[in-house]
Amino acid sequence: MSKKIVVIGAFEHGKTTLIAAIKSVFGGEFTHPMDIEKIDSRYSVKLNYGGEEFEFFDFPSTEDYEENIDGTETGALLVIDSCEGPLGEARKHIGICIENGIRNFAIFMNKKDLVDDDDLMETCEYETREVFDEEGIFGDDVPAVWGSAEEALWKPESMCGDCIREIVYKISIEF
Ligand SMILES: Nc1nc2c(ncn2[C@@H]2O[C@H](COP(=O)(O)OP(=O)(O)O)[C@@H](O)[C@H]2O)c(=O)[nH]1
Ligand SMILES: [Mg+2]
Repeated sequence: MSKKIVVIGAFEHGKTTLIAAIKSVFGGEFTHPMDIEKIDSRYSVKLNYGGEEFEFFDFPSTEDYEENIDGTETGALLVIDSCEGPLGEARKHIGICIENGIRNFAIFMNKKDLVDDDDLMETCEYETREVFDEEGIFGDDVPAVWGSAEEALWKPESMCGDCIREIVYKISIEF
């Protein structure tokens, strides 16, 4: 049975691009985010990693998260647009996960290519960890990776793909 990882986060923060980047980095095949495999309302990619099958999936709207998250998920990967930080929608998705018994979380600090300032990235990461604290999950323990899903999508074999390799590795050992 595959481990289900639900990709959560605010609209336009890069969830579907991240899923396409995972496919590009691990599947060796470029797929535009608009063409990423869509099953019902769910965007999805499966990959084998370390002898296990993982499915990463997201939904187009918060209502879809409310309707579809059911506690069979192994964990959740929160995508944050590092220019914007955690928005109410991200908090809402974390809440939906917690209500359904999900306790494993990871953070992908996306759009690093647009920030170019480590202090700003750190502030944004800190604010994101605080949201977890406020929702009852110890934020300091949540693994986080900085990167650009967009760059990884286009240049999967270069260093740009390392953020994707790193987040999937962390999920595989921590979830
Ligand atoms: N510059 C930049 N743009 C990105 C990155 N990731 C996603 N985007 C763009 O952000 C927009 C929203 O991405 P999308 O994956 O559709 O977000 P979703 O609504 O969370 O699924 C798209 O125009 C993407 O091309 C990134 O790492 N850097
Ligand atoms: Mg999307």
